[in-house]
Amino acid sequence: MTKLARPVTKDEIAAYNVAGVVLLRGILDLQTVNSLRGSIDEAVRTLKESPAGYDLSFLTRAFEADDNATLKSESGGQHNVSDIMDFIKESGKPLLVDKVEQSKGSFLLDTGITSRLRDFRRFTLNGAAPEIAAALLGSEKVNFFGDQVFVKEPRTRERTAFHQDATYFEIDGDQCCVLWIPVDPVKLENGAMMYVRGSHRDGRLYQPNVFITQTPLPGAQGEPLPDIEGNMADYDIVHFDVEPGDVLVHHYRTVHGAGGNNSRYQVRRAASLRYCGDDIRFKTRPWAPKQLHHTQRLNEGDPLSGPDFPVVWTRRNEQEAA
Ligand SMILES: O=C(O)CCC(=O)C(=O)O
Repeated sequence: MTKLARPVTKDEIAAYNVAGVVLLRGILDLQTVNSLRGSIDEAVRTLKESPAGYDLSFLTRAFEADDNATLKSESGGQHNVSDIMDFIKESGKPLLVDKVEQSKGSFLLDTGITSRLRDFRRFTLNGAAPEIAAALLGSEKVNFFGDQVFVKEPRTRERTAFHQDATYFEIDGDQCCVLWIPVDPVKLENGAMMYVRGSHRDGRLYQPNVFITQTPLPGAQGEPLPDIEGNMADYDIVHFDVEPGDVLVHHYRTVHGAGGNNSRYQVRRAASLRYCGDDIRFKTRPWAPKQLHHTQRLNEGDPLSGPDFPVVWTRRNEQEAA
């Protein structure tokens, strides 16, 4: 039985293929969104227990204050924060921050929540999300690939630098999509996602960056991403005002970014879920962020399999159930 509030339409699938991003309005019912909001809040409450949980605003303040002791103390988890911050300094590139009055909010992020929180796992592996991915990927089967949550509290100045997910992920192929699922109303003022239309089709693989600046991750290969933030008018950028119940889906090669949260009151919480189809193969990218929750490592060229990448949807099961 479908878990979607309504089916994904042919026009939406065509829009995803052409633009590399589509907004699915009202695709989730509010009970589903309320449950996801609870899971995101739990992830935030337990952020310090996660080896991949970061308060990026806390880190940027420590960076600006040359507080090396703090940066070192934050370096034992997914990222060597201290080395990355040194690398940013050497690059000479600025932190990407908006002018926000009394900027006391934080940009929080965590990775691998599916492996640590049961209700979140229920949503990512059994809920409506795999069905949405299946509709857009047009695949015989869908594997779960990974997740993050992104929270920008009111008055958060940190932007999300424009980037392309593909080179953060240790995979190759075409059938990978990312569901960005807001649980709050989001518009430009509080950090709406922005996408460079059609960028998934330009054949380029860009260096991944450090998210709060254009500085690439240390050792990252790929083409340098141009300065999109500084030349927004030169790009075909789309953004969408979204409401709880809406889902934005982008191709993993679509370039995207976001502003800070300039709102005085409205938090901006979202889950980002990644799903893959038949043609995806494992590809080593030594600079990719460590996935500390993974239990095994695939070999170059392997199809996704095993407990880290469970099959969450098959066309066959769908047809048998119908
Ligand atoms: O929420 C954000 O600011 C970034 C989200 C993102 O880059 C993603 O979901 O791929």
